Amino acid sequence: YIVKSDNRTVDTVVRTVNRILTNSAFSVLVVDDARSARSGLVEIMQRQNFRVLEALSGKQALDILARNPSIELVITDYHMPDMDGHELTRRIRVTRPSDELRIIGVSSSSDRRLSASFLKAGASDFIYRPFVPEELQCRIDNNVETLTQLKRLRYLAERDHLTGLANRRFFFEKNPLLQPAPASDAVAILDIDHFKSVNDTYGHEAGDQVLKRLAGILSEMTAENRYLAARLGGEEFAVYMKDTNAFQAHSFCEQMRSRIQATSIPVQDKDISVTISIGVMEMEERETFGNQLNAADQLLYMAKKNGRNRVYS
Ligand code: GH3
Ligand code: MG
Ligand code: MG
Ligand code: MG
Repeated sequence: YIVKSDNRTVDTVVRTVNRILTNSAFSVLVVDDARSARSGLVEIMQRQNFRVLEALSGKQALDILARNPSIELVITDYHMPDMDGHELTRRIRVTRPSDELRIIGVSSSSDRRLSASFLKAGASDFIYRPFVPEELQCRIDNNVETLTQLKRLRYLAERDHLTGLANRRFFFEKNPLLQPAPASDAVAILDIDHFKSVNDTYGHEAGDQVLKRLAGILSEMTAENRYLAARLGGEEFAVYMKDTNAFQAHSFCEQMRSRIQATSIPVQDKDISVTISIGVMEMEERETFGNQLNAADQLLYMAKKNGRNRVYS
């Protein structure tokens, strides 16, 4: 009922509370060689409840950024002795795109071209000094909101919405385990056995429950960074295993297979269980990822043909 009120004071309070809740997860880096200018900015940031880090030079800013990948907003001065704000912005942009990190330039220079050149260098926004604190606050709010929306879109684009696992696109196009090149990696394709009969017997909803439970087990078992589990579609999943040789991959897949077989899944007023078949291939540097997956798929087909509920490698 607070939000529905058109009382401006209440609205402001609600907005402030929302900002505090959103911002407390945000890390900001303030870069300025002049102490008083820097502490003025830091004070505004702290009032907004950001976690604030400070740098006195471009070089120090780059060091801090390299050590703190969670920083999502940089506010930087233009005139600084070792490296100006443009150069700093350009260098940051080599590794941190604007959908991950926002940069706001600040300067008391009277050169009116500075704003455009900052934006061209890759800044997300710019503000001339002296400014009214509220203007900087609004620009920061806009940038934080843009970043939040981009994160949400990225999440939706990269996740399977039923299970929350990585989706097919992420597995093929964004899979971070694929660079550096596969040295001794392996990839597996998993498919639920006779899944159609789960749907036919208990209904589609129950089928969805089974998919979610299975995805939960996979994400638990692949929690380490060297693994990535994805739902490729339907009742088909894939697991990428970095630094895993053929023998290790086979035994890991065997663990997944037996764990799933042993899991009872509550469906309506019954407990049911499913089995999976797996095809697993050791990656070869010369082969494309797509070809490797096709090869794993062939092995999966053999596993199905020879009785299901088994791992083929
Ligand atoms: P096999 O052992 O040979 O893999 O048999 P299967 O029944 O698992 O394979 P088939 O490809 O014949 O059937 C897959 C079924 O998966 C058919 C489809 O209705 C079901 N399915 C695909 N996506 C979903 C989903 O998101 N939710 C539910 N509940 N079912 C799905
Ligand atoms: Mg300066
Ligand atoms: Mg199946
Ligand atoms: Mg299938």
